[in-house]
Amino acid sequence: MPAAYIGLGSNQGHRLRYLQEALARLEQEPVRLEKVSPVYETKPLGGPPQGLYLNACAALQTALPPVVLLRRMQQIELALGRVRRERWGPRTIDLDLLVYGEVIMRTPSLELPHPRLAERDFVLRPMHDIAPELLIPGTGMTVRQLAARRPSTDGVVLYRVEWYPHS
Ligand code: A4P
Ligand code: MG
Repeated sequence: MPAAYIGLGSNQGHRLRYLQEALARLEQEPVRLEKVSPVYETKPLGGPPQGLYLNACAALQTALPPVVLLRRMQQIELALGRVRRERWGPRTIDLDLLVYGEVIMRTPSLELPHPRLAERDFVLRPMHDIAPELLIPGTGMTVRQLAARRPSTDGVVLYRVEWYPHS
């Protein structure tokens, strides 16, 4: 079964609870949760002025094809009260499909690997915790190598190590 990596983010309401609830709901899908990273508190990147995020990432195994997995993730976002107002705006929960096996695809509704993954410390840092040697398709680089290229990770602070059963 392909390994998929998911990024979780929240900067509204009870942020940690949204991350926990999103994973709990994901586990009700035909997916096996393998690893969960620590949670980091991160400075918002882009968008309007907004509060600090909590970010984490998770590794899972699933037979669901990528488009179907993304659709389930979007249903979970909606169920958790996400309102899409503006791009990069504040949100109760954001679920991004970061990597799906070795798949490389560029369609409007799904880009894999996630196009902004390599520039985002709030993604690379938690990914590095659970999958440092993962080769990111299309880049020829591992998470460790991509993370090492980043100048500093000032805006990313460890928030909680144990917050979900697999973490
Ligand atoms: N889409 C395409 N590829 C993917 C993918 N691999 N995973 C499409 C998820 N979605 C993907 O997403 C917009 C569209 O992207 C969807 O229709 C989907 O089909 P969205 O979740 O509706 O909107 P968004 O999240 O505001 O936009 P986008 O472009 O996904 O933004 P990002 O990249 O998710 O960034 N700062 C901090 N510190 N922490 C954060 O988590 N997140 C964002 C959002 C900005 N700044 C942040 C954080
Ligand atoms: Mg998104």
